[in-house]
Amino acid sequence: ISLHRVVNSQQFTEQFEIYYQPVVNISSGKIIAAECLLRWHSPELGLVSPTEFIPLAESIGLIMPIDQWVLQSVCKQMKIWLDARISDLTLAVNLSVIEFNQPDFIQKIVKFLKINNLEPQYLEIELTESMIMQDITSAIATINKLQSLGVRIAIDDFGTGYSSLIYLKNLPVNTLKIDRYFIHNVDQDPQKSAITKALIEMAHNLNMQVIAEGVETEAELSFLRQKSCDAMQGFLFSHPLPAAEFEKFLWNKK
Ligand code: G
Ligand code: G
Ligand code: MN
Ligand code: NA
Repeated sequence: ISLHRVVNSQQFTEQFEIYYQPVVNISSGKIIAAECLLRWHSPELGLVSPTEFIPLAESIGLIMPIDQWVLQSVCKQMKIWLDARISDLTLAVNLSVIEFNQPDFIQKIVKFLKINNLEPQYLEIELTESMIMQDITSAIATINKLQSLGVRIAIDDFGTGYSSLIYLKNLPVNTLKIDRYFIHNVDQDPQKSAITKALIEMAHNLNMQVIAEGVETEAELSFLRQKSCDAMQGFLFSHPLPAAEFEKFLWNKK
């Protein structure tokens, strides 16, 4: 498969590209973060979605070099943006559970921060409930180490997995991201409204900031504002953008 060729020949930059989706604070309107989302421009297949090639990469043993390339590239990009005073946002990275569970995962994070001379608070790692629950003891240990380094932690796609609230209570997590399933038509659906409202309250009581994902309409946004949701991302504000377009987007919002 051609995915093998790209990874094994280390030609990531020729076919892989990281897109950045801005996350905006709902009350201030300020951009506070960006989620880094990988795209594969395959010469044979065209633009391939990560929902297709990530599971493939996981099954054929290629996910680790891909995720490591993403981590390194994101740290490098962040340092460039900081030095050029283009952005001082948090960059949130998605990882495979395979990479997250590697015994030397923390060492790699330390290495990428060091190589790029990047302070840890600019990096946020997005973990799903299933990634945490797969091996809860080692996940808690890893999360604690990340926190003591100063790297931020978000729980992604919240509400769609099986997480134990007993563990959530004790996890040092900065951010809870409500899955877009709950946000879609949240203003019209009484069940989604009830769940979203409860999740926002729970996260605040646990001292986490809440990001609503997949916000597409003004009505959804005004519901979230009314329920004191901290931040949002979604097509209403911006699609994920290539780095150069993301820079322009930041510039225009200034
Ligand atoms: O970007 P959407 O545009 O299609 O992303 C789909 C899914 O792919 C999301 O669940 C996201 O977490 C995952 N994903 C995006 N970028 C990466 C990445 O760099 N590494 C891993 N492991 N998953 C990613
Ligand atoms: O699983 P994770 O939350 O990491 O995946 C983020 C996914 O959500 C990406 O595929 C991204 O392109 C997609 N996304 C971002 N904003 C929106 C939106 O407003 N609507 C929809 N349908 N998808 C979105
Ligand atoms: Mn995510
Ligand atoms: Na999500």
